[in-house]
Amino acid sequence: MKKALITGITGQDGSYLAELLLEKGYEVHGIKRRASLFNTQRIDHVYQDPHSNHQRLKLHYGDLTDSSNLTRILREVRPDEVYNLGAQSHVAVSFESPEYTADVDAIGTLRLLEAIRFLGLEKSTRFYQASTSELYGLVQEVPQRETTPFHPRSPYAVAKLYAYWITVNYREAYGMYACNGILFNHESPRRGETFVTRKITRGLSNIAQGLEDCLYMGNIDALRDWGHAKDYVRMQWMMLQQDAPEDYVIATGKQYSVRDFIRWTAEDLGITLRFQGEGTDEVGIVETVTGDRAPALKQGDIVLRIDPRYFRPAEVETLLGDPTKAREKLGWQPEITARQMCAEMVAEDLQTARRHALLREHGMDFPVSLEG
Ligand code: NDP
Ligand code: GDR
Repeated sequence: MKKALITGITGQDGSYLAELLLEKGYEVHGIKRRASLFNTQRIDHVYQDPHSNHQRLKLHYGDLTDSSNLTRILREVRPDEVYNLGAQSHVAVSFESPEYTADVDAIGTLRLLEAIRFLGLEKSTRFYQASTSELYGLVQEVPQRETTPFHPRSPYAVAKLYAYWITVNYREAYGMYACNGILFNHESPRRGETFVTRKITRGLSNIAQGLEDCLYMGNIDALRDWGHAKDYVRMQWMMLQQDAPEDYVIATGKQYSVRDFIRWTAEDLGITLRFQGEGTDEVGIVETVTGDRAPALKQGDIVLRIDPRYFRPAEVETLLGDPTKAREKLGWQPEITARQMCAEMVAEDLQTARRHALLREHGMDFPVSLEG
């Protein structure tokens, strides 16, 4: 039975990857951080009773800032494959906590690679690094491919640049099977609530059900190449099954704006939205409401405003990936379009919002977090 170790198993990608590897018959080990509240919601459905003898998903407390802990877990597990998905992954937050982001995202990757080498596992353990389209930042070429020069635009992207190169360096210096997946944005109903797509699907669903009044957004003209996390973790696994380690761009090759994503979400809630005004004075106004998905809304309601708080000190305006290498060498193709993914996210968030509205109607109030 193959063994895999996933850092960031409690995150969006970690949860889909754990599912995939369990389906493939792996023994899956994951590193989770100690938190004051439960933080395993995304993997609870695949977690088995630790008292059972057949448990194939095992969790270890740990942190990418703690080398002794990483070394101990690696020594105990001796995995065939390591997927380094753990990170402070929010670009805007990295401007607030640049040093912590560098410690986890850059040096954390080094700690893991060095622990593998220190334990003499460098010829037997394969390593996947969660690299990112944020490396391209201020884009030098359209679309972006494996050979496009990098120009990172945030402390997050700069930290990930170090992680990218240290992965390449351990491959070249020590002959490790180590590779980078340069993944463009990918989302799902499990996406963290403060990333733009989930903020929109969750926020507008809550507004449609009367749980919130208005969605406050940053730069809605930003352009992204959005795929589905389920398609992207399949590619992470494929990258570690080849004869030789290589780096790959994973993207759909299609680009939309944040504004498009807002329109799709509104459409899936039976609302048509009109954007009016310019810059920070722009608002989104309800034009029509059809069906029963937005009972709290009527024509003329303002449901979206721009809040400069969500602008970034340096923005990545546009990203568009070229996945030709992944398609030609590995036969990988995304199966879910951005539009389908948006519909899936709205369906789930609307269901939750309806449940919460029902609870509220019956006097069982609960707090809706407005922070985004
Ligand atoms: P999430 O933010 O959903 O998950 C991040 C994971 O990392 C969580 O499990 C989190 O734990 C864990 N983590 C955070 N800090 C530490 C730490 N100090 N030590 C150990 N673990 C830690 O990210 P995604 O699943 O979306 O992304 C996975 C990886 O891919 C990340 O590295 C991200 O930067 C990268 N990436 C993501 C893209 C995307 O569009 N989703 C695109 C390109 C790259 P906890 O649950 O406790 O917070
Ligand atoms: P990104 O994702 O920064 O691309 O990083 P995010 O969804 O946060 O932003 C995408 C774009 O939307 C604009 N935007 C807003 N973003 C957020 N979060 N909140 C807002 O209110 C808002 N309004 C507009 C942003 O300015 C940006 O242009 C994600 C993360 O998953 C990284 O870990 C990963 O490496 C990259 O994708 C690829």
